[in-house]
Amino acid sequence: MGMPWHMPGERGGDCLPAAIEFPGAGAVPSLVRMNPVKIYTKATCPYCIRAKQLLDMKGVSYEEIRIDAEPARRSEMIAAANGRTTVPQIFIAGRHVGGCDDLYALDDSGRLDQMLGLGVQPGV
Ligand SMILES: N[C@@H](CCC(=O)N[C@@H](CS)C(=O)NCC(=O)O)C(=O)O
Repeated sequence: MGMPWHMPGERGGDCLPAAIEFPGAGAVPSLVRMNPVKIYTKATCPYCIRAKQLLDMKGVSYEEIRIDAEPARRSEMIAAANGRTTVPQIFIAGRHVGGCDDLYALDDSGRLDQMLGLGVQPGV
């Protein structure tokens, strides 16, 4: 009685840590909404999964380009990523961020949230 009802796996339910809070869609500023995050991936790439996990945790939506599913777009990725051939390659608001390690390093430095415009709203 009085217990909130949760779907299995729902945030706040038994399967995910309640400490992870996802910002609402309004937390992502217009710059990033207009120039969204783009990530080139392959389905089985653990670095890709890890990079997407970080973005998911921050509540950031992204365009995923699966170069294993669309091999023709690999050359587009390499050209945009200054010759880098590994996946993931990540872009924020048109700027090349690099791969998964680069994304996490950017997060550790606090600059990722800045680039995503997170935490810059009044009162946050
Ligand atoms: N340090 C890189 C490692 C990326 C990496 O090694 N990715 C593998 C796939 S998991 C890759 O692209 N290998 C070459 C290929 O698949 O063509 C990062 O953090 O993104």
